[in-house]
Amino acid sequence: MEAAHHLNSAPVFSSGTAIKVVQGNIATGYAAVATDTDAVTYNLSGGADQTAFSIDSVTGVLSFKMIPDFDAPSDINEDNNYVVEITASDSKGASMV
Ligand SMILES: [Ca+2]
Ligand SMILES: [Ca+2]
Repeated sequence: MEAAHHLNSAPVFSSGTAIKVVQGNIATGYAAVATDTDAVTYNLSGGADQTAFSIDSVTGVLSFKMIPDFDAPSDINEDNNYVVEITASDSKGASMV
């Protein structure tokens, strides 16, 4: 079992975990980056505000579904801080949040 575990390591995130977004822009300016020797796919896996976002499973680019209005926050607790959790998975099923 130990040997099998080492055959495939999970993707490792190299992108940051916090971003600032310019008002009135649907792009977050954030792209998840995880490195692995296998092909990596990205998915939204949690976070209070995950429904406000979409992610490109191939590129990891995170986008708002609607342009955020900082004067009328649409995140869950209305503090303009959006919480989203991204999982990177490799083609062998290992994943890292
Ligand atoms: Ca791997
Ligand atoms: Ca919030």
